[in-house]
Amino acid sequence: MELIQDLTNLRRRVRAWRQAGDQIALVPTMGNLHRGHLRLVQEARAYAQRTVVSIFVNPMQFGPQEDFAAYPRTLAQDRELLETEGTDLLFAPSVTTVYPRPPEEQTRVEVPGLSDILCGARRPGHFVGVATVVCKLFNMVQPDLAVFGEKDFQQLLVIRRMTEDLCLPVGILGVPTVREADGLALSSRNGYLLPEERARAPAVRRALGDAADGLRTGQGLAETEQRAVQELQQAGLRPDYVSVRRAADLSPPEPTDSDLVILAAAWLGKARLIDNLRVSRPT
Ligand code: PAJ
Repeated sequence: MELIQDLTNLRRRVRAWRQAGDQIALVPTMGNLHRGHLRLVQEARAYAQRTVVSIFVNPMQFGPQEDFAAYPRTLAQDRELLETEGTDLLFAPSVTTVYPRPPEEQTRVEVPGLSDILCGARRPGHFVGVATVVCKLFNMVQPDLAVFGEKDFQQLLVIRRMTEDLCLPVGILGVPTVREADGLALSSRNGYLLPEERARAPAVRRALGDAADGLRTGQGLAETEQRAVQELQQAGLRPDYVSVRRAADLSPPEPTDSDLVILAAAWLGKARLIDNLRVSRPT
């Protein structure tokens, strides 16, 4: 596996692959890789001859009080994992390669509406940072396909919308969430959990499962959300939100909508855990 950190060499490599007729898949990440990320790499490899993984802890998607400085950076270990997975190229640019201008002069990509609700309401500017960096990575790597996790369900929809609205010639593939045996969704931020917090963390998946059962048996939306919030509080978490939405666009469901998603975000110690569960409701 080749490690490239600058644009000139990246473009040279990608051009050679294109000339050889190879399709290219990109897996954007912020590193500290776990089995969830590696599943995305496996999917990418199944669809394209060449797989590029990017590792870039993107300052633009972190709020001023968030964990940009503390975010785990484990490049040597990530490199070994990607090597084992048969990745062709690891692209790990510096902040100045991705953002040559000061933040206030940087061109931005905004997906209004979808970016301002749920996690976007709690983390103002977060999805502008995500959409901007993913758009830039698409233009740098020029992949045919890009692979994202359904764990970050709102992020996946923001990226799909951006790709469609800007007519970017990139296919977007969503991959189901990879979990620990006890249900906790794998996340780089799980490393922030102390052992006794880790033991309580599966409450998120459990609350989502109970909420899904409620919806399937005809329980109302508001009651479902309230019960899930209480369940999280009883487990010692501090919920940001639990919300039932239409899976297609995250708008509030109409009584006739059956394809729903329950989304939750909750604090546990220093970690903000997010998760979601799709549910098909009888109409
Ligand atoms: P990061 O949190 O590193 O996640 C990179 C990709 O891995 C995302 O598409 C995310 O949804 C996926 N992922 C994370 N945990 C997963 C799990 N348990 N199962 C399946 N997929 C999982 O998301 C980001 O980075 C950034 O916002 C990024 C898109 C790279 C832009 O900076």
